[in-house]
Amino acid sequence: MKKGFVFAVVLALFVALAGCGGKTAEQTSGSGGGKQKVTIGTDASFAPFEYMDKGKIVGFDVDFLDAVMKEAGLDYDLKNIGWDPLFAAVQGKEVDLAISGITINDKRKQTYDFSVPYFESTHMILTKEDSPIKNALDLKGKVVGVQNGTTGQAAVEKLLGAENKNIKKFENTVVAIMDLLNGGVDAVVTDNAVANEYVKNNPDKKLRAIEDPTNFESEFYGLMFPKGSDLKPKVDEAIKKVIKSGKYAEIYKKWFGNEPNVDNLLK
Ligand code: LYS
Repeated sequence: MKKGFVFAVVLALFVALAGCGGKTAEQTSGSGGGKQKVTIGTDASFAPFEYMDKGKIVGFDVDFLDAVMKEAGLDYDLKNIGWDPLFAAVQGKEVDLAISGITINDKRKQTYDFSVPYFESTHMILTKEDSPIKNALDLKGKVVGVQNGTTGQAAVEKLLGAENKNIKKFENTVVAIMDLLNGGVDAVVTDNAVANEYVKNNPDKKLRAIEDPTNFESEFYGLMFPKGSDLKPKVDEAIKKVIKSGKYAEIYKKWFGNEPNVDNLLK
């Protein structure tokens, strides 16, 4: 009887720990059949690219990564470590690479290496349905939320000035959107697929996603490596194969419901 009770308590603890997911989530691929294993970091708060679902990291990036790693013949651990810590972890080589909807840009290229591009993105404004904001220029004088250290922050700083006190920076995009819903900010600027996904999946929240191709530029996501990583050539080859073979289109359709335009990626 007593043994049974202890077992039940231990089991309950185990279930509670396993279910807590969040920042400590980690998942492992493959059979361990003698393949090289790499450690990969992400910030799983950026649906539909990477987010937590029932204690697992899922999303477009996760499926794409899995296809690329299989193609490259690599096993991997994927860890949810958060956005700001991700950059330090790659630089300090605590992880071998990162995938997290990370935009390739010149500033980051000074410190990191990037794979060939795998996704084209731009920014969008998320705001309440009844907001007077109609385009990026309307953000002037408004309180605008961004995820700290993102290209969305840079885009807003370009519009409003880098020192502008009306730019509110958040640790991740989920909390930025929460603040919008709570009336703490008038708008959130984030990546277009993320803004569209949120509006589509949360009709009750009455938000609108606004595009503005005049003020928001196109950018590309890449996998991010420590400078000089010898994984890059292998991973680049695998990415190109996944895109050309149609596997990319399959994953894209699963998450976005339509065919991708891969011409810009293969240029
Ligand atoms: N693509 C943007 C950037 O690289 C936003 C990524 C945010 C991911 N959690 O800055």
